[in-house]
Amino acid sequence: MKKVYTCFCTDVIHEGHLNIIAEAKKYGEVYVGVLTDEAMIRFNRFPVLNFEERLKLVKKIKGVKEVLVQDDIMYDKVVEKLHPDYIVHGDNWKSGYMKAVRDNVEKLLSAYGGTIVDVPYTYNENVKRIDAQMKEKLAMPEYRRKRLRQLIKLRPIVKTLEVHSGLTGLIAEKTIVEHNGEFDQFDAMWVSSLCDSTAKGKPDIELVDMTSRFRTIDDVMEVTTKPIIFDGDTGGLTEHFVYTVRSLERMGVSAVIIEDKTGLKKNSLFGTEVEQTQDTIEHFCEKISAGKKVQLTDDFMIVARIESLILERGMEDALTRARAYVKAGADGIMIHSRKKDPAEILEFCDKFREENKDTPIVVVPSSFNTITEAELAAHGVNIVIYANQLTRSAFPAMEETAKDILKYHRAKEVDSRLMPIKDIISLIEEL
Ligand code: SPV
Ligand code: MG
Repeated sequence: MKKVYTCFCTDVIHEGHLNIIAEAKKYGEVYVGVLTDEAMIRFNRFPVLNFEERLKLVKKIKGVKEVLVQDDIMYDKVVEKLHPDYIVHGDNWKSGYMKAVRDNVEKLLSAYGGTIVDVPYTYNENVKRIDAQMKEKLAMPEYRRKRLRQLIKLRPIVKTLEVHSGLTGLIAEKTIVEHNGEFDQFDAMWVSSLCDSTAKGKPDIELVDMTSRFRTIDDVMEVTTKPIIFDGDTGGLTEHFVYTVRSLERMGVSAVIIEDKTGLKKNSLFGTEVEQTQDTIEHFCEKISAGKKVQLTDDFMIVARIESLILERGMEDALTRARAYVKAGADGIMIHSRKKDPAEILEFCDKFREENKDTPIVVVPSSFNTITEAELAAHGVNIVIYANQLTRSAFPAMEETAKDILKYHRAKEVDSRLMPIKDIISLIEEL
């Protein structure tokens, strides 16, 4: 009997999958791989069912000889183990980022004369509806809110991109890259106070009020499913912060990060060039505890951001504060620096990890941008936030276009660097 292999990464078995199985059966005995959560979230949406539940689902399919675990999107290990005569897949993998996977399979099979079977992809109204339902489920507050905690467990480091609109949300949601046989996408989104304010032409001084910040979150949430980390600035008055926590939690935001500053907040990247006042440990701890007291789910996280290195108060002050904030209930620590050299950030992480193995560490490498995600993870960092790069890349591109239109008194000269009209009008899916 010939061996036929196919791999599923789905939460629902619909007619498309059954069609693949039916086609596979024509060639021999059918083996089905189930992709692990870790592998799936590198290029696909987050699974609604966990791995064990998905495994069970596939085991129920009639006519399957054996169900295997596939822990990488590339087929090397499974091919080595099973040596299938045929690998069957929907023909959607012939183009786009999935083509790299098909190329990988083609190379593996050609080594011993195995064959690929491309089955026409089933994408009818029913399958489309199921797809949309899954996506909608992931966007619901009860699913989205807990996802950050799930990702911290599943990912070596949670990669977070700044968003400040529906459009930037779509970029964070949909950008998937294949590079040297590895797939990647962003895990979460950061609603930055700097970029949210900048998009409104306002300074980053807590001037854009909470109602407006919530409006931004809502715009992002409408078109995305990924979890949101909200930049809560100082958190404001403790009496106000408790209401903010409740609102964010209800909306389905996963975490708020508040910084230990008081008075008129200025952006941290100004450092000591402007007057900035750090809060007292006691007062900031009260704010954290008050927030923790009012939250209603176990999912929501309050992350305490330490400004000691920004304000040049020293490593000891940063560590003392970290200990106190964790004791007050903080679910994570964000340590910030505006030095180009990541040394002080790494020193903090190493020292903090010596005494605390579990509390998630968050960093924002805007200044110390030479450090890689793998290096940060090796020093115990759990979440990396790319806090302003989208905004900083869009502004000069738009300004250049505006200048050139003025210069040439027409738009022809800028056209070659613009997104085609057809692409921009089809960027947003219609219902
Ligand atoms: C933000 O993105 O608004 C931040 C990070 O708070 S930073 O600008 O580096 O202070
Ligand atoms: Mg900010």
